[in-house]
Amino acid sequence: MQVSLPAQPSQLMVVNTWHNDAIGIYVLREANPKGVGLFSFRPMSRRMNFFKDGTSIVKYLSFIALLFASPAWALDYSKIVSPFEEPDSKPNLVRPNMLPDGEVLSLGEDKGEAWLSHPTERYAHGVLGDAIEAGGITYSQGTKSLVLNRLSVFEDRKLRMADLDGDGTTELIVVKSYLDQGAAIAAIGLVDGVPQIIAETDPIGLSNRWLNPVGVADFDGDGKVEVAAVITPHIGGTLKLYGFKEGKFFLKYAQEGFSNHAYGSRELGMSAIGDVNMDGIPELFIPDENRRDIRVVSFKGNAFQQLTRIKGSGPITGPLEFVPGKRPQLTYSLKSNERVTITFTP
Ligand SMILES: [Ca+2]
Ligand SMILES: [Ca+2]
Ligand SMILES: [Ca+2]
Repeated sequence: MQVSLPAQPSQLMVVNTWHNDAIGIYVLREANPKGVGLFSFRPMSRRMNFFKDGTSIVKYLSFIALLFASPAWALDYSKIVSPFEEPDSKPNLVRPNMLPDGEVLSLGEDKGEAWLSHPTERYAHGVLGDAIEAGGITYSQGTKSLVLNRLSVFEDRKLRMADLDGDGTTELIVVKSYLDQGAAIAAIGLVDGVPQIIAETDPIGLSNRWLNPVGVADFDGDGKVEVAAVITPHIGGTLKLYGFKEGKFFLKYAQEGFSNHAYGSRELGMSAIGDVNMDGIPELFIPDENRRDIRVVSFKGNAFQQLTRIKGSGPITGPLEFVPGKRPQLTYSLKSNERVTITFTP
C-alpha cells in the first residue's frame, strides 16, 4: 500500500496503534524525508494514527506499523577512500611575541589581525603537543593586548570570530584553561576599545581537562547562535552547545559520545559544520568517541537528532572539511594515509 506523508514530517513523530484493546506507542527518533517506504503494514490492527506536533495528520484503519530503524532512516551517502599524502604543513606566519605553533587570525578588511601571544609554560598539560600555552592575545592595529593573570592560560592554537550577541560587532572565541579548574570557553570583546573577556562558560572543574570547539552557528534554528564544543574529547567526550543571553553563556544541549581531538595532536579541526540536508540549519560532523565513525547530527527545532553515522573510517587524524553543493561532500584523512570523500544524497 502506498502511503504519503507530509513533505516535512516532524522530527519526533508518535504512532499509535490499536490492536484489539492494546495500545502501542512508537517514537520515531529520526525524520524521514522520503516518507513512506520505511513503513511496512500488516492487517492486524484496526487503526493507526500519525501525529505531528501533537496533531493527528494521517489516520489509517486496519493496519499496524512495523518500524524499521536506521540505516533505512538515515541520510544516504557514498564513500570513496583513496591514497593521500599529508601536505607539508603551511609555513607558519610569525608575529611578535606569538605562540610558536599558533595561527594568525585576520579580523577583516582594515581591521588588522589578532594572535595568541605571551607564550608561557605555567600550565604543564601538553594536550596540543607541547606545554607552551598562550598567556595573552595581541592585536596588530592599535588595540591593546589582553594578558591573563598567572592562574590561567589560553590553551588553544587559534582564535575564532563570532557575533555572539548579534549586535554586529565581532567577538573572539578561545579556550581558556585555569591551572586548577581546567578548560572553559571564553568570549573576548572590545569594551571601550580595550579587549576584555566578556563571558566564559564554567570551567570543567579539574586541572588538565580540556575542550575543543567545533564552531559557532545557529544550530537549532531559533535565530541565535550557539557555540559548540566537545568537552574532554580524550576521555569520552560530550558535545555541548552554549547559548548566549544577557552577556552570559548558558548550556543549551549536551550529548555524549564524541571526540574531535587526539591527545598531543596539533590538529584542532577534526569536526565540521555544514547544511547537508539544505533545510537552512547547519548540521555538525563529529567523530565518535573512538574517532572511527563520523556522526552527522542536528539540533534543529531543539531536538537532537543523528542523521547518519558514517561507519568504520578510522582512526581519523586529519581535518574534516565540508563542501556544500547539490551533493554535499565531507572529506577527511586517516592515520593510514588515506583520504575519505563522503558524498551525501540529501
Ligand atoms: Ca557582538
Ligand atoms: Ca540557535
Ligand atoms: Ca541542515
